[in-house]
Amino acid sequence: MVVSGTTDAKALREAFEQAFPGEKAAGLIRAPGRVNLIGEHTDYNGYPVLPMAIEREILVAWAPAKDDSVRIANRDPRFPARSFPARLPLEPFPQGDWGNYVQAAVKGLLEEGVVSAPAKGFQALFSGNIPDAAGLSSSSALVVVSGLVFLSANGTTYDPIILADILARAERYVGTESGGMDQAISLLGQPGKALRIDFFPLRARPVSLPAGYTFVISHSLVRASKSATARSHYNLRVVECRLACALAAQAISRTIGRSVTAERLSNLAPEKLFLPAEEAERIVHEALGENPWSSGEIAKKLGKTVKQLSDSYCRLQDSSPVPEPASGFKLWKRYRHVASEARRVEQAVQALEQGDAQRFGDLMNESHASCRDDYEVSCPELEALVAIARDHGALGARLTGAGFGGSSVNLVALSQTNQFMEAMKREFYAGRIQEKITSEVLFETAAAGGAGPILVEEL
Ligand code: NG1
Repeated sequence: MVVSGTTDAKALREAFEQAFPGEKAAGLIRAPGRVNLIGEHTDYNGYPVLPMAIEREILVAWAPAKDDSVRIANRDPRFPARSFPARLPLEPFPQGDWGNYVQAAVKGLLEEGVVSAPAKGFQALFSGNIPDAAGLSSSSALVVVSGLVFLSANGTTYDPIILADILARAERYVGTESGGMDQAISLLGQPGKALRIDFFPLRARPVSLPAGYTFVISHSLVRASKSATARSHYNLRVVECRLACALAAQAISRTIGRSVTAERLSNLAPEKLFLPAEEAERIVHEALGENPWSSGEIAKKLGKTVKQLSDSYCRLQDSSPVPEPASGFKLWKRYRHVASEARRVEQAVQALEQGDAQRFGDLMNESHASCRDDYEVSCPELEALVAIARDHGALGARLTGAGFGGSSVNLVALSQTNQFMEAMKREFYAGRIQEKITSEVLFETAAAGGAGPILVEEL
């Protein structure tokens, strides 16, 4: 791929030489962020998602090290230089440190034997324009680009589908029990297309986007930082889905008279059980009821002790516990969101294949309502954003990514984009930010291609 902004690339190479005196960059690698169009909080439940890669990316100039040392620097002064050896076991930086995302990729590739010891380290200078804590997966772009740099430093490449799976697992070292959407779209994205991504096993299929429309991304100005509260809210949703799955599987097994084992909610998809959808929903609704559950109630129902329940369902990959929330586990609402969102993804793919932008927009709006009411991942600022967007011509407007702040995505007719963005500036941003309203918070994007090395002409 030839990068259009060769000046950026040239400047990055020069900055690399200043950051690492005596070194010359061996190459440049990029990884894009993403916007999820529909299919929110479905990936870790085994149901599909429909994201596209965006024209915002992390760009890295790198060179192999002579030994196993990894030295990283960032053009953004918020992220200080770090170093660590490309050797197991790895000692993480304090929680929230950007170095942990680079380390996660190195650790994942070493642990899975993709790069074998003794490994070569690298020097790398990172730069990027994906707003962080915006629900646009800057963290996964960082993991993906770091993985590609580490592979290149060791003179190897890897099948992108397998790599996406490995890097999704790797990112869990950093502390969210995330699904695999973000790493997959960053690696596999295609220009001009959304991807329908299925999991277990990972598969991706390009889906054309409607001609004459574009996507505008607008930040709610509430930071959805994965190293803070958003992380614990996210992990709680993952645990609630596991608990809903265990109780639902028990109820379905009893009703149909055979034992159904389910690791995740998609194992209970009605078509897999040969049950009509309404029948499956009725059984699960009866089992989960409307009220929140305590750990004690769930444990009793499943015939376990509270400790057994917590050990089996309420721990993260690093075995830290997810505590019971004061208001209890909201199992039916979480189930209803996931099951209905999975149906909306199917319908959305169909609508896009039929070129029906209006139907697609309606589904985006329904998805938002379900994220707000059943999954409870919206916030007042996101609500204000989507309301203003719909009043000013967005066919669909919804929160994107994990929620709890971050951004919304808006489907807008190309002919109305300028007017739409002006209205968003006037009605949402003008009263909230004093400085200039920049493309950090409001921008239009087409679907971009996936991560990889950049061939730079005429440097
Ligand atoms: P964000 O927080 O927007 O990067 C997260 C997860 C995804 C997916 C979405 C919700 C990570 C790295 N990513 O995305 O896998 O579950 O939330 O649909 O945690």
